[in-house]
Amino acid sequence: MTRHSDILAAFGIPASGDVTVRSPADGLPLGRVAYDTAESIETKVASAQAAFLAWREVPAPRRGELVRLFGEELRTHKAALGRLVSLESGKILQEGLGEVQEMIDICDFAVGLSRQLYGLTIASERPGHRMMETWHPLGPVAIISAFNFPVAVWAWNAALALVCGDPAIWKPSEKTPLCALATQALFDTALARFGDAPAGLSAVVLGLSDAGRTLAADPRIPLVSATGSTRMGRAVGPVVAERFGRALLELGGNNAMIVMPSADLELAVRAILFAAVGTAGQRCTTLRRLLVHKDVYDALIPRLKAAYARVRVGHPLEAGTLVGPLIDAASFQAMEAALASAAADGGVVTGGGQILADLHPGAFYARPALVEMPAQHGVMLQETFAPILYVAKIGSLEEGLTLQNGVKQGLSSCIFTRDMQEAERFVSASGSDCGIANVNIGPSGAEIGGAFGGEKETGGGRESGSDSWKAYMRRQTATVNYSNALPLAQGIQFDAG
Ligand code: UN1
Repeated sequence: MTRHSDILAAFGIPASGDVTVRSPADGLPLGRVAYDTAESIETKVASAQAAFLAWREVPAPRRGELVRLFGEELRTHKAALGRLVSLESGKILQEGLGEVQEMIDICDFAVGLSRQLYGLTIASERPGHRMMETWHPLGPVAIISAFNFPVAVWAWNAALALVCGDPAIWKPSEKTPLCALATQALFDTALARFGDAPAGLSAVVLGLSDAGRTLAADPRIPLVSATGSTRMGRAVGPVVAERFGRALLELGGNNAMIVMPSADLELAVRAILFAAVGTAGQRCTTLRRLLVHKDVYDALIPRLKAAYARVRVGHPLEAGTLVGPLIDAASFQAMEAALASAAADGGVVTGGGQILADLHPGAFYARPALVEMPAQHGVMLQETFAPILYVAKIGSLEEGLTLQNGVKQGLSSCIFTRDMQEAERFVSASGSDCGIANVNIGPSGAEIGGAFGGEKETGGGRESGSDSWKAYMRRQTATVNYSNALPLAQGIQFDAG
């Protein structure tokens, strides 16, 4: 525990509590935390509710100033926070730093947005009337986030929520509580510099799924934004719906790439590698299904296997590592089970299996696996959060689209082609059915400027860029009569005489 205590101390995180947090990189203790109780959650929600009443009155551009200051803190502490992300989630340092950059980017976006929460003026059918649509602050927002993006996903939500006038209550994954505490510490510094923000504007709730359920059930929280597995979404969604709350769900993906004959195979191999083995296959946007046209199958697959053989798996902080550990033993077992199931279904497996166990006995490093499948079926239809890439042959774009859309998830997708008709077809109404559709780019690594999320079992929510901010606000249609008459809509006459 002392090994990394410097990092925790730098963020002012006390090394106390009865829950030990271990690094997936070596299985060694990283810190200790205490879980919230029903009483402490109640206090935090009540305080967020009180903060809302004050914060909604603060002009949005001033709210943006707080997010701007927070972005400055993130810039100053990018290296330290990126390192903590890497140690606690197991992603390589480059990706840990990238995640903090994603936070900085969304802060910048939110600061600009704080002056652009535009409503509409609508032509009224009645003389002497003005009709307008205004976006008002909504209330405290609960943010439930997953281990694989332990800070960025919270920032997507929190930066928008704050400029929209909403306090944020964060329930991070129980696997990455230290990242949440460190982020909250940076936010507290920004708050102190800001000066007059209400207390309770941002709170962290630590605990297991019951803590998330408590927040989901609380009618004082009008919006619950939950990012994670479809299983988690099934638990949270109905609880929020029960009380007519709003749920913004960003759940599992089973993302595909279609490779057509005209594709630049060199680019495709690089994109496949980053998307399939990056973050050890633990992104919701990870590439899981590769659908290759039969004309280029034999040219692409051997190159891909050669690239896989060169991928360095190792400690996430070590220079040169491209793939870090899986988050825990259960993840590794799920990977093994999926590979066994694929093999039983006729899949030919290259790679897989635990490595580096002698060096890091308490950690779970796996060799990324490629599985050549005779058809798209069985375990290939599921999301296994591990570096497994299923490969299948297609005979046409139509077949590729049918396979790609033939899963329950609908998050991200891509095509590699230099044929304009194929590219346009892919992003058309009858092309990819996913929330994200890319051409000559892998399915992962989205920029914050776009709306992020997907369809079907991915949950339908959109976070981050574009007009996702509207989910964090309450829409009001207001009509003002500045005439001396009372004309009714639809020309209705209603006069007592
Ligand atoms: C996630 O895995 O939950 O597009 C989010 C990406 C990242 C976000 C992934 N910007 O891969």
